[in-house]
Parts: sequence; structure tokens; C-alpha cells
Amino acid sequence: MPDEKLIDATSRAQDDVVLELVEQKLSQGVDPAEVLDDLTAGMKRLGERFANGEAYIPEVVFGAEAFNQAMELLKPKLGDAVGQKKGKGKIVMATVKGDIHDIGKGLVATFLDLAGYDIIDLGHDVPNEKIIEAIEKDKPVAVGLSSLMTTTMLSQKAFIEALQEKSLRGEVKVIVGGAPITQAWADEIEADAFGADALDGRRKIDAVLGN
Ligand code: B12
Repeated sequence: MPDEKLIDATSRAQDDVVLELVEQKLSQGVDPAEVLDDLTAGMKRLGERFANGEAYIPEVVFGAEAFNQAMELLKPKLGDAVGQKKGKGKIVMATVKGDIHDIGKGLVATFLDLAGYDIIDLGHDVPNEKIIEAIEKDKPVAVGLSSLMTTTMLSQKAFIEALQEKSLRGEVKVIVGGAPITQAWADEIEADAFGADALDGRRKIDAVLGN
């Protein structure tokens, strides 16, 4: 059941309260996936407060930091929940050029790592040429592209076109995600999969790779 206190504290960037509540929940044996849902809902609400002019950039930055600190507490526990099986291949992860949002991408990378993939995280604001270079060098089985803005999602389309031009489209699966991304967008740009969240992303990647 969603915990309004944790969602609210996250949406207000109250890092002390967030960390205390997360620690409390984990010590009480609450499912870490449930805690993660509340943290994610809190970030979503913070975004709405930002969009409505109720929160400003510094609060969003602090909120992001609180989220990341809470994730450090959650990660070891999530491992038990997701289950481990190494050696499923390399996955290159990146947030596209012009976009510095990397929390969601990091979360997806964590879930894929826990699920047994070797993650090559190229970071944020990554030009498509750099991702192509990584494909040629590291031969990953898949690429995960994150875009958090309507202005940067076009880079996902350009990336798939660049893969085609380089005759690399058949070499690697492409999964896309991020707040403005939908299954319809993934279909339009001919991505192999769309992940609505980290767990969905992990499931879809397993499915397209036959794992
Ligand atoms: C935190 C945040 C920031 C932080 C980012 C910190 C960081 N290190 O990431 C800071 C303060 C730096 C920031 C800056 C800006 N931001 Co901002 N930000 C947000 C906010 C509030 C939350 C994003 C977040 O972390 N959510 C939590 C994570 C867990 O969720 P997520 O990112 O959606 O990821 C999940 C899924 O989408 C999915 N997913 C994500 N990526 C991928 C990839 C794959 C492969 C898969 C399968 C799945 C997947 O799985 C994730 C896990 O569940 C959003 C609001 C929102 N609704 O998204 C605005 C938001 C994205 N920002 C916005 C804007 C406008 C900006 C700025 C331009 C503001 C400014 N005026 O400077 C700058 C952008 C600078 C740039 N060039 O990128 C707008 C974008 C609007 C648009 N046009 O689309 C939003 C939507 C806010 C709003 N409502 O207006 N921001």
C-alpha cells in the first residue's frame, strides 16, 4: 500500500525524513520494491510541483539527491527481490544528447545489473556517435536509451536511423524509456521495446533477448 508520508517527504525533498522512513521500513521487512514505488511516486509529484510553479530547481536537485541516497540503502535489498543470474550479456545505457536527467536511467541500469547483465553506463547528455562507438567496441546485446524531455526524445529516433545507416541495426536490440516515452513512440521509431519503469524494462529486455 502506498505510504503517503514517504511520497510526500520525497516530493518535498525532505532528505532526513525520506532516509529515516526508508531505513525504518527496511528494518521492518517491508518489500523494497514497495519502498521504491513510493520514492518514484514522490519524484513524480515533485515534477508536478515543479511544473505548477510550486517547486524550483534547487528543490528538484535536493529531491534527486534524496532519491539517490535512498537508493543506496535499497540496492542491496533489491538484489534479493530481483534475483541474480550473471552472464546474460552487455547492455549499453545512456541518456541521450541534450538531456541531463539520469535518475531513471540509473534505476533501469541497477535492475538490469541485478538481473545478470553487464552494464556499460555512458552517463547522460551522450551523443549518438558515442553510443555507436561503444556498440562497435563492446558488442553489447542491447542498448537502453533514456529521454526525459519531449525535446530530446527525437534523439532516440535519430539513433535508430544511425544504426541502420551503419548496418548495425541487426546487431543490437534497442529499448527506449523515459517520462514522455510511450509504446506508440517506440513502435513509430521501430525500437525493439519500451519500458515504462525499471521492472518493466528488465522484463521487456529479457523477453526480446529470449532470456
Ligand atoms: C529530477 C528532475 C530534474 C533534475 C535531474 C537530476 C538528475 N540527476 O537526473 C534537474 C534539476 C537537474 C532537472 C533539470 C531540468 N529539468 Co527536470 N525533472 C526532474 C523530474 C522532477 C524528475 C525526473 C526523475 O528523476 N524521476 C524519477 C525517475 C525514477 O523516473 P524517470 O526518470 O521517469 O524514469 C523511470 C521511467 O521513465 C523509466 N525509464 C527512464 N529511462 C529509461 C530508459 C530505459 C531504457 C527504460 C527501459 C526505462 C526508462 O524507468 C525509470 C525508472 O522507473 C522531472 C519530472 C517528471 N515527471 O519526470 C522533471 C522534468 C523531466 N524536467 C523538466 C525540465 C524542463 C528540466 C529543465 C529544462 C529545467 C530548466 N529550466 O533548467 C532542466 C533540463 C536540463 C537538461 N538539459 O536536461 C521537464 C521536462 C518537460 C519536457 N519538455 O519534456 C520535467 C518533465 C518537469 C516538468 N513537468 O516540467 N530536472
